[in-house]
Amino acid sequence: MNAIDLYRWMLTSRLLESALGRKNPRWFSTEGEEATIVGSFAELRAGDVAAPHYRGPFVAYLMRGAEMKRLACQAFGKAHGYAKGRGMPFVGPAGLGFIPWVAGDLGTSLGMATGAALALQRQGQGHACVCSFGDGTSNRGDFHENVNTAAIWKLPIVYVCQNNGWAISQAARTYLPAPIVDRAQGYGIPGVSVDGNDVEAVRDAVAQAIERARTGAGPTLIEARTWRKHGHWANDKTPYRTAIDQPDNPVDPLERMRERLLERGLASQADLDAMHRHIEAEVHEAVEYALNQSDAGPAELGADEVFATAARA
Ligand SMILES: Cc1ncc(C[n+]2csc(CCOP(=O)(O)OP(=O)(O)O)c2C)c(N)n1
Repeated sequence: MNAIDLYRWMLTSRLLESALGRKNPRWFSTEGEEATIVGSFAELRAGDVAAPHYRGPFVAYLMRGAEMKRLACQAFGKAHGYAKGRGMPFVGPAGLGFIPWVAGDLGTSLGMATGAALALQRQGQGHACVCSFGDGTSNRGDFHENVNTAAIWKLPIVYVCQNNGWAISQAARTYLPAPIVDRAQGYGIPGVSVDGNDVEAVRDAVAQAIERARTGAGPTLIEARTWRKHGHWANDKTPYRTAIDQPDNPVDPLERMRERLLERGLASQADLDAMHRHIEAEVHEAVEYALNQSDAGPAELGADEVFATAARA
């Protein structure tokens, strides 16, 4: 994906996520982490499988053709959401090559993604799976079982740890004794550490790992070091965050990319302003549309799937 499109998707994510967070206090904002997410899913082709982390999948869905209005509906529990407003607010479309978030259990998506990679290997068409997950999730047993299995069977999968330094209110320094990327050595696979605030660096690292997967050489573990700009969810005021846990100089991935585009002459300030206005209008329309939709009612919530109609004497 070219530099302009990478920036466009990061900006889409930033504007959409901040708008959703303003309306839903329990929205899990992705702000700050856009470069890691967009870079992770930028090089997938049709037929590949994507299993994005729960924080930030909306932009990954959009990059593969999802409708913003339906995503906004899901975020607000509306009947027109991709999962009819059921389950998690970040559930996305079926049928676009995603591993759906069917439950809130962190780590289970690694098992589904690894299983999908096994299916892709058996189909033998050179397709690959990219699976992202958080640093907290990396401490689940699922991580170890699945990376080990993928390494043994040389499955076509790329594991990207979206390391934002936090698991809710717990700082990663309290639960990670060593860099996550170092674990790769224990499974005999390549481990790549990348600046997760540099979208081009993430895209390139993941592209190389995808190529490796396509050729049958097996999985790669990538650790993308990024930062969580806000709290765990929109109304989290982060009273637990101390000075020691603040990144010294957090790099805003959007500002960095905007400067690069201008420096390289790929866009003018006027072009970028126009892009901003265009996406802002699209986001506004999607959010207003969703807010005016009906909430998921008993039919959408599956009351008829759970309760049998009582037989009357
Ligand atoms: C198995 C499991 N344990 C605990 C939780 C509760 N929980 C929800 S989000 C979260 C933090 C996860 O941290 P990380 O994987 O680093 O992702 P981040 O929220 O930082 O993006 C936790 C512990 C859960 N959903 N599933």
